[in-house]
Amino acid sequence: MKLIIGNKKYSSWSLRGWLACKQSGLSFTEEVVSLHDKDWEVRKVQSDLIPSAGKVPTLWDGETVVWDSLAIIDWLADKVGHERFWPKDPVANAMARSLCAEMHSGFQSLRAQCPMNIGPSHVDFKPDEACKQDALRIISLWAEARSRFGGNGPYLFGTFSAADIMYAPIVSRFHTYGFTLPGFAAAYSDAIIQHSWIEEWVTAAQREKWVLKRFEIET
Ligand SMILES: N[C@@H](CCC(=O)N[C@@H](CS)C(=O)NCC(=O)O)C(=O)O
Repeated sequence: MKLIIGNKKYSSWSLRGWLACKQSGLSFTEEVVSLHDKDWEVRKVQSDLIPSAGKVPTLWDGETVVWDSLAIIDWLADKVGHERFWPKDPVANAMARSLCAEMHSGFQSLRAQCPMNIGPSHVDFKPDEACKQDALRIISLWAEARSRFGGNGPYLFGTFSAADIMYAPIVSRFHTYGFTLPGFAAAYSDAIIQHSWIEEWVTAAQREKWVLKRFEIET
């Protein structure tokens, strides 16, 4: 399998696709392209990114292509077994799917105001009301997942799952932009930050030289 992703420093959807590949346990190679660089428009129409119209992550599985983080999770879960990605318990499973879908389609204010940016910290960032509401909603979803289904594990549904994959970039944003988190959410965030795959991603992100102004916050 080959996963095409964007800058590790900035591309939150790429992080999700990459974590999904890691979670599958299958071997894959990665191709990192810089979003919106000088070759971007050409790459969109002349490369393995044609099927996704230039969006990353895009996964090539042999001759088969699948793009969009949730579709990649679905594809890989079908290949390796759903229990790697989703809780077994049907009630937990329904909630995990709902959390993932809500992340995939929602939280526009938080996403727009706090672009993922691994590296500098913007702890003096002041979220507007809509952004605060997004953060509160996320924290309440985490609280419910952790209290009902966290069990003895540190992750949203106990063991690392699709829900953690979808929310890992939120953990990164909360960290970068200095959001104050209640104790349980801080503990959950620490578990994500200390996960070896996240450490691997962050190390690679910090080595990248690309600077994309549109994802940098003026200080
Ligand atoms: N809904 C898609 C979003 C993919 C997406 O928008 N990726 C961004 C990078 S984080 C991208 O490819 N941007 C380039 C562009 O829009 O041209 C997913 O879940 O994968």
